[in-house]
Amino acid sequence: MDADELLQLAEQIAREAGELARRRRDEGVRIAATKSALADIVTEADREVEALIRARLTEARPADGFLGEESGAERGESDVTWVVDPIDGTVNYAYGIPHYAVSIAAVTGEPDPEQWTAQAGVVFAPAIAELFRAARESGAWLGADRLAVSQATDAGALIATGFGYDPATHAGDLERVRIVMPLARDLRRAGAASLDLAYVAAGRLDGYFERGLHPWDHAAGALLVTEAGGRVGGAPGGRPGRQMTIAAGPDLYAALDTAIHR
Ligand code: LIP
Repeated sequence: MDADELLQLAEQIAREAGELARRRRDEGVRIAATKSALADIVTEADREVEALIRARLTEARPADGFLGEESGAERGESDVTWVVDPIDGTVNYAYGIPHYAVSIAAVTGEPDPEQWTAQAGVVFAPAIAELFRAARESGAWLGADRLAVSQATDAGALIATGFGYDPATHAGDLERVRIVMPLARDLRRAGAASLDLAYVAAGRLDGYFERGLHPWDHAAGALLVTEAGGRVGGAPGGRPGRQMTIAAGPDLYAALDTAIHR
């Protein structure tokens, strides 16, 4: 298994999938259904784009496993599993906000975010033609630029966060914002976890935290952050997951981790 080979395949498929998503956006978005809550929508494009990604992966690497937001999980015979969010930032996509992305990661080992090893990751924002990519031990890149997380400054940190679809969780999420605010120069809520993580890797954000993410929301973005010299975690000492996801440069990570889990 060659991480660079997996990255090339992920990039090629993400570009094709992103173009399809962008085209469907121009043609008009149709809501196919709601999921965990009325606000948790899935569009016909989410499903169509995931089906395209899955078909291309099966053509190129039929023995690999798959875990996708819209079509679920299938174990493979090989040690590689693809973790896919076809349109991350679906609500932005539906509202016509050009801040959404195709997120594709290749992981090895048990297809479980508590155990897997990310080998390659791509986050592609087709509306602004930005493709963030990383392969294990080969750094994180945007075009020809090698990415590096930001260093903390006295002005405070520019921190992003997000809120789940279940209204019952909002009070707790807002309380966490109140607790973190003393560390911040300002807050951002842009609506796509994969791009929040990519922006931390690129130093466009100093830090990010969110409760309630699914594996496909963070699989590729987390590798971008660690390959850019940052830290990604969740519960104290743990990995990113439903309970919590935190990403930042080492110093800010420690401060966020302490504040959120005190
Ligand atoms: C979204 C995440 C975002 C979170 C939303 C939702 P989706 O993923 O990217 O960070 O705040 O609640 O989970 O549903 O657009 O794939």
